[in-house]
Amino acid sequence: MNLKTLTLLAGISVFAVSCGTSHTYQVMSKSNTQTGGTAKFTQKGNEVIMKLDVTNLTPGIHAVHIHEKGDCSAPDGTSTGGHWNPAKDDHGQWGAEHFHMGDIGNLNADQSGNATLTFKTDKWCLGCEDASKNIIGKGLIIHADKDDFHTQPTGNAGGRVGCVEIR
Ligand SMILES: [Cu+2]
Ligand SMILES: [Zn+2]
Repeated sequence: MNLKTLTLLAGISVFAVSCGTSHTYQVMSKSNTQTGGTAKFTQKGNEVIMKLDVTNLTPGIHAVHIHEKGDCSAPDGTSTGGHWNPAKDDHGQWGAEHFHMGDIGNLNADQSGNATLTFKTDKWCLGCEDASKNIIGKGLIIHADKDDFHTQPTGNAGGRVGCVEIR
């Protein structure tokens, strides 16, 4: 490899770093559970990629939403408020006719209580000017039960067992 190629490669890698912002947060346990893990958010071009690695859940299906406030201080997570819903739409399944901007869906925990989920959308941004897209300052909630995509305005997802302040 000659010097010119090396310089070019170095230039490309600097560019690759500068056009992607990444934040990783710890999942805080709520409602007397041991929920743990991480939530990683990356802005890549006009898309946000969310990677959840959650531990110590009860085996089975758990709803995941972005709620309106990035405040996990309450022991039961209710300090995050309701579902983030800038468009004032009805609760539902992501991509359906009606859904909240925070209606991510469900994740499935295995017999050991571990669950992963990768979610990608151009409807969110990390720190942009558009308040209808910006998820910085919001809260991510993992629920005790599954989202039925139907019950208003919560999906009947039960208590809040994990919480992330997206800062
Ligand atoms: Cu929720
Ligand atoms: Zn909702």
